[in-house]
Amino acid sequence: MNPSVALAQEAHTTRSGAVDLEALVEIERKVRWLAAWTIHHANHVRPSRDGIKVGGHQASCASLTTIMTALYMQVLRSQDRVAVKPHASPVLHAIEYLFGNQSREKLERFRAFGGAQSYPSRTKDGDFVDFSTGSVGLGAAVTNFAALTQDYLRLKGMLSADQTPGRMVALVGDAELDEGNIYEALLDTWKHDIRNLWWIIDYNRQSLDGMVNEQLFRLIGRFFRAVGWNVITLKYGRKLYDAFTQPGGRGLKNWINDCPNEVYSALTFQGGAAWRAQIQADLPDDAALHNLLASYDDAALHDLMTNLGGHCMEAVLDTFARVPNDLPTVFICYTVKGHGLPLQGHKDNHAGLMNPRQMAAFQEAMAVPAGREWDPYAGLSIDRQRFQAAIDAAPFNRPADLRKRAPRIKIPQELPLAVTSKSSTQESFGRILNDIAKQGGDLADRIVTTSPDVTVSTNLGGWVNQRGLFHRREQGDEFRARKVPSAQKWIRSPQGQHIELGIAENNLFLNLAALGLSHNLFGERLLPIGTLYDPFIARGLDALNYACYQDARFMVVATPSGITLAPEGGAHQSISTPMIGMGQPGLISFEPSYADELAEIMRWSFEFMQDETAGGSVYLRLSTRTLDQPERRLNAAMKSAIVKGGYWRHAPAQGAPMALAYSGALAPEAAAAYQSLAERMPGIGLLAVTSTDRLYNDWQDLERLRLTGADQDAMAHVEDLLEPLAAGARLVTVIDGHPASLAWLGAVRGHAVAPLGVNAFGQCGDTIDLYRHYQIDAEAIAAAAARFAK
Ligand SMILES: Cc1ncc(C[n+]2csc(CCOP(=O)(O)OP(=O)(O)O)c2C)c(N)n1
Ligand SMILES: [Mg+2]
Repeated sequence: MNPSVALAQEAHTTRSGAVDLEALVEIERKVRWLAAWTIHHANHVRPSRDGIKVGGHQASCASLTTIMTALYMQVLRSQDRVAVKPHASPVLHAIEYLFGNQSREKLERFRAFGGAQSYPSRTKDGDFVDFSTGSVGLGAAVTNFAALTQDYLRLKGMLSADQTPGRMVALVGDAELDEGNIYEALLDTWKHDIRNLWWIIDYNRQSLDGMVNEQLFRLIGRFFRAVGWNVITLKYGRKLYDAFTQPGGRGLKNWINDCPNEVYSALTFQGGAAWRAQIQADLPDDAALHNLLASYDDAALHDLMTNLGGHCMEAVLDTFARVPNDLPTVFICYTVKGHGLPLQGHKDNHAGLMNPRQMAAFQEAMAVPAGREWDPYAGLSIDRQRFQAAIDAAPFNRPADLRKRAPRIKIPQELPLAVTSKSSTQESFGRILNDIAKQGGDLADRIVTTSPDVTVSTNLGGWVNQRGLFHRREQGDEFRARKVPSAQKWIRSPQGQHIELGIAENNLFLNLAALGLSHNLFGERLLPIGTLYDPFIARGLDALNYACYQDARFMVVATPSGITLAPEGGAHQSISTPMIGMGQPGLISFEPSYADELAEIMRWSFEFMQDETAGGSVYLRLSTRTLDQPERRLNAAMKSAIVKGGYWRHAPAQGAPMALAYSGALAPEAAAAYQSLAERMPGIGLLAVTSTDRLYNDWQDLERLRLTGADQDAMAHVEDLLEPLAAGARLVTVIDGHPASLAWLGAVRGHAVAPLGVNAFGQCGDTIDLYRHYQIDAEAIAAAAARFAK
């Protein structure tokens, strides 16, 4: 960094004129106090009812207060969107409290039921949180995909090109850079040449357990440069720069530059006398330096030596003002974990809390009188009007712009579905999308697809041929230009509606998270659809969970699934995904067997994805197995049953002793077993389960309501379905997945169940051998039923 830090006043102006640096410094003190107090209050003032530790991260907060105050009070504009590192949540709450968007009640209930959340949460903290965070690495990387989403909207004219684009800003802990998903995101979004992205790294050189490896960060800086980012390092504050210009200053600068992280941190904890002793011992002959040190008393020396750039308001503002262009920019900001607190620098401070004695001393140092801890104006060294004026002048402080809304896209009563006699659900999915593309209109224009290098093999080829690949710049198809025959037209342009990703599944889910928040982040609704192989859901599972936690809205289509991809072998066979589908909040899963079921489920899903209050995302577990399609036209009741999770292919007689239930690709096996059994056991039923997730969860929602004494008359869909069976009837369930995913059906009305499915690693073979081996073929189903009948 340039030694002569330009005065921030010159670099910045606000709506009301020049920056009031003193007021910003005062706000930072208040934010640091409020964040520390909020955590202290939750742990030491609010009585504990169950003895369980409350916790919080005072040191992680103090590390970021200057940077966040500068951002929120000065640098951010209303169109900018921010992901705050999870452990700085109290800092965000404090800032929003000063803005008037967060209440004292919620702060008093920090980490308590209904109070401010431990980590920023879009759904639970309210409109001032742009991105939830918690699982480190994901909050940073999602901003890359938000930048990509913004580009997608701007280049299509959905967002006006006249409007200044928002900057997607991530406040990142330095240890987050250990997460592999960071590099996956940097590489993939480099390919897309994204813009308007800032990552601000809180380089306190500490993680949870200890110190961050300093050599590692040299590599990290190079990595960002390699992917074309601006890399701006903010190392020293104004006081240190001034000291470097004094006689002896050069020696001081060399010493601090050479100081290992661990030594620096330990001295930061120990204080002024320790700094002096260490520097003098290291450089015994530098008389000018010794004189320089002598001009500071211990307290002033400590203040000087911890004056890193990330704690100097002037330096921080200056740094943010020096971004040369709209390319992605990383700021490596040197900070002290626990800055200004008695915990500072200690390697064990991550979850450390000030004890009541330390807190009392801190309170006194902050000049906050007892009883006025929550008062924003208590203990100010400037007058309150000036303090408030600086808060009011913040360009970001415009509640009206907090969270966007977007109107719903109209979905037709029926999706196009060309009738074929044989098809797989995967193929039908491709055809339905292809036909939507052909029909055109709002639905087609608002769908955006994305896939981690499995576009063609998940059947998106037809859609992409029609709608093209998205890219910032027009790029032709070299193979087409040279007249090389190919089924795929890979034309890239800003109009394209398919975002091609590399193989990393984390990026798929982060991209879906960002695209699926477009209506809230940018006020423009998209209907994102992502495709991948079903087993690799597990590869990106934390990112999928993260996308759902944020209430992003998307459709994930996973195919092939189960052991039905047979010859491709055990490595690609998914087993537990039906249970992931059932267990993942915010995501409704379906596993249909036939094209007409799929078309209705997709139509319903497009509505569900847009339902702001009761909606969510959708996971379709599909198959590559070609099945004979039933000759039928679905009536309204059937359609409704399909999306509610199941319908009788053969309704049982009243009092029937037995029913078979199946999902997805095993429809023919279940039907064959049914035929063989029906002769011996007339009246048995055959149940198609299109969504075990919906059947189970709708039933359980009702059961929970019943626990409160409400809604005694209502019946869940699955209760209605199973109603005709005799009290002592038996069920045989079968799914190409973990059998527990259907075994619960017996609990609804107390029926015994024989659950068939797969609960061991698969292996190569054709479906005939494999279904026999894993006992999910027609014979096994019939045998399970016959055993019951004895
Ligand atoms: C994926 C994931 N793994 C582990 C954790 C537990 N954890 C929380 S914070 C943290 C260390 C964070 O260090 P850093 O990012 O440097 O933050 P700071 O020093 O600013 O507190 C860890 C390991 C987590 N939140 N998410
Ligand atoms: Mg750290």
